[in-house]
Amino acid sequence: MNYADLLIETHGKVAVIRLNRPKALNALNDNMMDELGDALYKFDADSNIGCIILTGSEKAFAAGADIAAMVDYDYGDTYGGNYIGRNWEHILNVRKPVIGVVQGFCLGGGCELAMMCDFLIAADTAKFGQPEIKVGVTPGAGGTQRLPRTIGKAKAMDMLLTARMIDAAEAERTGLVSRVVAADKVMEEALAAAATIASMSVSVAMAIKDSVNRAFETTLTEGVRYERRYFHAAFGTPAQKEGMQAFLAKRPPNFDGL
Ligand code: CO8
Repeated sequence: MNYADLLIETHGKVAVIRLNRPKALNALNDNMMDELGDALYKFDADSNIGCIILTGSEKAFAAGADIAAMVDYDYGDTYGGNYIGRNWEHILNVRKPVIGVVQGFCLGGGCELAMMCDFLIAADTAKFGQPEIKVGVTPGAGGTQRLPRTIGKAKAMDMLLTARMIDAAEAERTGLVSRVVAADKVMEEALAAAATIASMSVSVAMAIKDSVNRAFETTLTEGVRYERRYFHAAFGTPAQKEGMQAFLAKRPPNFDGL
């Protein structure tokens, strides 16, 4: 896969998609978002891949949507025609787990894109913020919705209204990221986490992801019912036979292809 604004690697069953516009701190433009959707869908459909990492550079995951590209837009450009946002949420359609790995700036649309990942691993250099208010706009890809659901109203309002950046430690404390790792070890740690996930049954991992995401869209009772159906259905799969038989035989399970 060759892209103008992304770098792609695979490590065994793990795909790494790296945002790559270094001169603009990975500012997210239309082409990059089109390419990201394309790469995500290809890996989601690739039976050799079990987990996807989305990351940026050492300096920036992404410093937001591309301000230079937007500065002269009018309402017709944003809502009509090419409709900004049309290609931003492909990541939400990906069924396999997506880990976001954040180093450096993760701002505005960059933070919104990061929050669309299933979980985030941050380097100790990471800085998160929603500074859209400083450039005279609101967030547009879920910043006012996912941030309060993730870190609570008080912290979210503080970040959204003052444009204050939080560091990796505060991001971990507030639940925005699952782990903080020294910058020189963060990819190693993320690749190990992704390889662990990819060694499990892909279909069980997809079901868990789907079920967790359901928690944000439904009542507790309905969510538990939804989960229960997946649990029952698991008994019709080879993954359940392999996993439970391997446990009882005191051998490691082999979920390859399951
Ligand atoms: N867009 C375009 N270019 C950018 C962006 C950006 N968001 N961020 C940085 N750059 C460029 C700079 O213009 C500069 O380019 P050049 O070298 O040609 O002058 C280069 O990257 C390096 O940046 P700085 O010189 O500014 O580097 P500093 O280390 O001094 O500062 C900062 C780094 C603090 C990250 C600073 O660049 C900054 O504040 N950037 C803007 C952050 C921002 O406001 N982000 C929000 C943008 S709006 C948005 O994201 C809305 C999302 C809505 C999505 C809706 C979809 C549906």
